[in-house]
Amino acid sequence: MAGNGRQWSNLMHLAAAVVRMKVRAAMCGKHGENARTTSEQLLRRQGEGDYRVLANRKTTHPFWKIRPSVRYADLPLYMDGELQPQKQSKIPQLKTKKTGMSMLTKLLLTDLVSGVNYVPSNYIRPLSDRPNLTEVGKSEGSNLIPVIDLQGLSGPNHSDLITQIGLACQDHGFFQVKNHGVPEKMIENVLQIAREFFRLPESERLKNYSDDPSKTTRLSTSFNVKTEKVSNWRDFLRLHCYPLQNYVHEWPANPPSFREEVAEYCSSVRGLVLRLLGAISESLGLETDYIDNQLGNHGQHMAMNYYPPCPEPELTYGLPGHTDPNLITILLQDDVPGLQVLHNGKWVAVNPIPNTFIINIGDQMQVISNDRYKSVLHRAVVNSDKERISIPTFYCPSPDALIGPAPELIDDEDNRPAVYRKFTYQEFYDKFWNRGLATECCLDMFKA
Ligand SMILES: O=C(O)CCC(=O)C(=O)O
Repeated sequence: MAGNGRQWSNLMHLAAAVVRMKVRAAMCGKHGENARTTSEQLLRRQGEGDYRVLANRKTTHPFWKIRPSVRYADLPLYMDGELQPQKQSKIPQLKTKKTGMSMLTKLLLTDLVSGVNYVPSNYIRPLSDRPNLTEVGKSEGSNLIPVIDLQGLSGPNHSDLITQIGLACQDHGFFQVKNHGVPEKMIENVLQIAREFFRLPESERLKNYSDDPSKTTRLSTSFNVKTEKVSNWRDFLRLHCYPLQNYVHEWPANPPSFREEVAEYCSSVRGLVLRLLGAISESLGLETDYIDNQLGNHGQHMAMNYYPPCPEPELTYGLPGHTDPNLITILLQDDVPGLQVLHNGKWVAVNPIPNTFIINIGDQMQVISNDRYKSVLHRAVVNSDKERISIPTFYCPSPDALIGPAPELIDDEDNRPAVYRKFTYQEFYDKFWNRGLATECCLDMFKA
């Protein structure tokens, strides 16, 4: 046992020495700077995963923080000018050598950047992949993301509305709806409850934290903290919402009316989704219930996205360009702009219209429609003045549902062969999740 202990200790010393050499080589040799490189220089370097130790510039003390959710054991912790051995624990308590000050590392962006007036290096996008905010167009003229009044959907305007919806899905992959049947008060309440949730004390919010994507209720940050190289300026609460009774009990119990308000909202949005699915089926020339029937025991998930104000919005994204892997998304945004949609090769800002939902076609709808309808790239940008909240509802097939182009939309003789092979939604989602948010759509992997 004693021999093993000595071997272990030698091994640890060796490992620490290797890491120390790596850090020094990177700091002195590779960058031609000496080992007294300032924390600011460390923060500004990109793509060097070893330097994820962040300094809070508000204090003259070395008040160190670590990037959320990296494996702490993997991090060299550069503290008081010395590389410190680092122990792994779930939420590590760190002590600085000089001050003996103890603090928690921050798991959520909101707490990590509170009072910080720069973007930490691991949130900075490479130059070739930044939002170029001055080049973004407005939703107007030929770039207008259609606003469709659903008032007459079950009345005399039915066929006109079906045509409008079909054209929007074909030309934009996005449209906005008003007179959608979800009460205005319910919309106000759900936005307010999300705001209150993200303003709760850190310790209260963290009760819901998890980086395990298989959890049906979880608070997390960025997108996939286990795999991504650059983080996104977002915290989010993800909830499974259908069937409600299976999940409500695991939702946050604080704010006290959270479960009740959010459950009401989910049921009402589900009604809207079902009407839209019927309309979209008809617009493709299919039976009204065709799409709904393809979904098996479908899922309804919701995200409450919270984007804190960002001191340098040109350097990062709330969410980078992506398509949605699900069937259809019903997005509610508060009154702060941030959503942008790619249309004819140009990013177009879809600024909030009160009491209006934004609908977008997801990858599964593109498959079912055999490429007639488009799942379109969109992204969320952040701003320096205001926090922003958006609440997408994602409607998805059951994991074992077999998805493929509707047979009525395939015609081998008429130059309309099946564009995609059949696959299960589980297969698709695994590919989507494991590769992270990337602008290349996952759909190419499922071509026939
Ligand atoms: O915040 C937004 O406007 C977009 C959110 C989004 O695209 C998503 O959650 O997938």
